[in-house]
This record gives sequence, C-alpha cells and structure tokens, in this order.
Amino acid sequence: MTPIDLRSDTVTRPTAAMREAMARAEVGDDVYGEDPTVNLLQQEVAALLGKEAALFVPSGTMANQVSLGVLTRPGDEIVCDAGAHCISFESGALAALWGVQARTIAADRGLLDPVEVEAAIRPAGDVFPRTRAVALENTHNRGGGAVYPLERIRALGELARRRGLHLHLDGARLWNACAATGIAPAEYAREATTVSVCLSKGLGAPAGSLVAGSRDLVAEARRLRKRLGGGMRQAGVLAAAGLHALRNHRGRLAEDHANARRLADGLTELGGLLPFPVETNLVFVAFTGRSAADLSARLASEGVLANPEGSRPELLRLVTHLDVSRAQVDDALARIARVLRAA
Ligand code: TLP
Repeated sequence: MTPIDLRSDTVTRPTAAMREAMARAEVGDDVYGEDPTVNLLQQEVAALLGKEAALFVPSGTMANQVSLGVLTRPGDEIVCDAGAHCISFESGALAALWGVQARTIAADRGLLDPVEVEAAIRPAGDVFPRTRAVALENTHNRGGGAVYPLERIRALGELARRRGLHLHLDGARLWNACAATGIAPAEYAREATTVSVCLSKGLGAPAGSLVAGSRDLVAEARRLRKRLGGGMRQAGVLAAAGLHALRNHRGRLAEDHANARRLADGLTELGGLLPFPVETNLVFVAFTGRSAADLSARLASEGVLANPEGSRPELLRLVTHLDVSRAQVDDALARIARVLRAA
C-alpha cells in the first residue's frame, strides 16, 4: 500500500524537470556572491516582492530569524500571534539568538487586529522592553492556512509606520495566499520591512527560502546568515530548483486548494469537525472523543500520514501538496473511513 503523505507540504520530492534544472545549473561560490543562479533567484524574488534585494537562505526558520535579528536588539519585544511559527516552532531562536521576547496576542485564526496590536505596544520608559516589530504570518499555519485580508495588512502597516515599528511578514506560504486571492505577492509585501518566503513548501523545491527587504537590511541579513552557518557555496543547484518551482509551480497551487476543500468535505461527511474554513492547502479536523495522537497512529497503519496539530489534543492537520493527486485524496478518505469504522 503506497502511503499518502499529508503531514506537510514540505514532504514533496523534486520533479524530474526540477532535477534536470538542478543538474544544468551554472554555479559559483555564493559566499563570494559569485553564484549566478543564486543571484538570479535573489533578483527574481526581490522583484516579485517589490523589494530592493533578497537573500537565499537554507530554511524558512533561518529566513524568519535572520529577519527578526536584523530588526531588533537584545531586550526588545516583538508583537505577534500566540501561535506564530517564529515563536512556536523555531526552537526558541528569538530568545536564544537575539535576546528578544515576544508579546503575544491570541488572534482569531492567527490574523492580528490592529487595535489589539496597538494595545500591546509598550509605553516609553526605562522599565519597559522596547516594542520594535510586529510579526505577521500569511498564510497563517496554526490559523488553518488563513489568508490575511489585504486591508488588514495595510492597516497594520499604517499602525507600524505611525508608531515607528518594523513589520515582518512570514510568507512561508505567501504563494498560497496569492493563489487563493489573485493578489500579487508585492501587494501583500508592500507594508513589510522584511519578508520571508519559502520554496520548499507548496512550491516543491527540496530546500531554500529567501529574505527580502531594503538593500541595507539584506546586507545585514547576509552577515547574520553567515554567523548562523547559512553561507552556502555552490548553492546554485538549490537555487535552480527554486527558480524552477517559482516559474512552474505557483500556477498549480489552486489544485492543492481544491484538493484540500475536497478532503475537508469528505472529512465532514465522516463526522469530522473543522474548526476553520479551508481557504488554502491546510485542513484541520477533530473527531469527537478521539485523540489526534491515537488517530494519527491508526491512520499511519492504513498508510495515511497526518500529524496531530498540537494546539488541542484532538486536532489533526492534513496538508495537500504537489505529490498528492485528487485520486489520492479520495483514496485517503476511503482509508480514513475504514480506520474510523474499525475503532
Ligand atoms: N512549518 C512546518 C513545521 O515547522 C510546522 C510545517 O510543516 O508547516 N514559517 C511557517 C509559517 C511555516 O509553516 C514553516 C514550516 C516555517 C516558517 C519554517 O520553515 P522551515 O521548515 O523551512 O524552517
């Protein structure tokens, strides 16, 4: 029985065409700035995001942390949603690397409200941490793949400007937000001081993320990347995969979203409770009286891989992606139905 892997959109394997692009890539030493394929990828992503410059880094975690590292100083505070990836799933990096703390807001679907953000900004004074930045996530992972309304981002941008704060946008799945709404990446990124985007989620590249911002900030990000050991040498083989993904796989994200909706409908028919509407490629589901850990183990024995989401004991997360076809979604639903019947 072939497993159907719905744990994450990070599990995709490079396609044959992507591997070919990787094999053909022109490369050089990127620590010297001499890898032409990395340079091209950085230019393309900067242009897509409407920023002066961009920097290729190995992972989304490094992209977020290098961004937050350039925006803050030790003792500063950032404001973000309580479930934000940059504080929930990055091994305590914000505190460990930069000496920065987070003031969190329990935001509906992870989408920050400007009024609540403003209330969370510290007053001036020696005793207070200095609020330095607001961190957003679009789409929001723990918000079930929620898409930020553009107006909300604009309002947060206006607030940040008025209060002298930076805005960091974790756009690991920004491409999914764009596919869901038709809004251009640069529109979502306009208000942000720094933006991180991933090539290895929905786009299907084997590794790689970028940080985008002003030329000066990106130069500083380059320094922090080196400090963290993220200066890669002939990284053009990875950048080539990223370029291929950007040029060929953004257009197909709508398929993943349609598959996610199909999965969600099927799960609802099986008695699953969906805490959030499905807007993109993430599906959260709970089955009353069943722990997600137990269900995840039982599903694995039927060849359906899905992880407990972690924020509630009964919540499972299922993710559609490049390596899951519509037929496999139907097959997964049939297998899930069997597991639910059996136990
Ligand atoms: N998220 C992973 C897990 O860490 C949860 C996943 O499977 O969804 N920002 C966001 C919004 C993310 O969802 C992720 C990955 C990252 C950053 C970090 O990217 P990587 O894994 O490349 O460090």
